[in-house]
Amino acid sequence: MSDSWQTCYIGLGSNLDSPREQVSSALTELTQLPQCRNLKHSSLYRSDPVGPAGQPDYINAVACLETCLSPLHLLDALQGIEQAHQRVRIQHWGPRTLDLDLLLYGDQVIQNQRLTVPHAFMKVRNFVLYPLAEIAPNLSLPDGTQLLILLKDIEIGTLEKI
Ligand code: A4P
Ligand code: MG
Repeated sequence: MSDSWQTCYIGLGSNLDSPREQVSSALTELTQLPQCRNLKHSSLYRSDPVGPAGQPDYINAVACLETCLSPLHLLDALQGIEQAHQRVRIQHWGPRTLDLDLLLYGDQVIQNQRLTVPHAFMKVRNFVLYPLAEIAPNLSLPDGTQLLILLKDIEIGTLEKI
């Protein structure tokens, strides 16, 4: 356990087996994690799939919580929730019942075998940036980039709040 509470952002995505329910129940499960508190979350969004063609649309959302779990312990907890949703890893960027990405952990920059934070693609994904802006409009990334500036370069496109 690290010694202080950190504010973290988590991206949720699902495009298999009732995606809305997968994301909604994952949000509840995030509130039940040990050493985590004060969960807030965005609306749910429908998004076009990024990655292999022919997969169903996604439901995406972003959650914010405070934790005193270390980054790797938080990743373990997130992967535990994914496993509980019968997540099977078959194809990179392929369809999944539940994907939980650690987008930001305080203002830390983390690069190791298991974890890249900020999440590698968060700056270019509308289904991350728009829900994030709903719950943290004034957020800046560890490198000082303002979320509002990133949003100017990323169109909302077909992303749809539901
Ligand atoms: N890992 C490294 N950094 C992180 C992090 N910040 N958060 C490692 C979570 N995990 C992280 O992940 C593979 C490994 O990444 C993990 O074991 C962990 O140690 P994974 O979830 O098994 O694999 P993946 O999801 O197929 O790959 P990746 O690179 O995580 O893909 P993304 O970026 O999650 O993209 N289209 C729409 N519309 N909506 C989506 O949500 N998601 C994806 C997956 C593709 N297309 C999508 C969506
Ligand atoms: Mg992932």
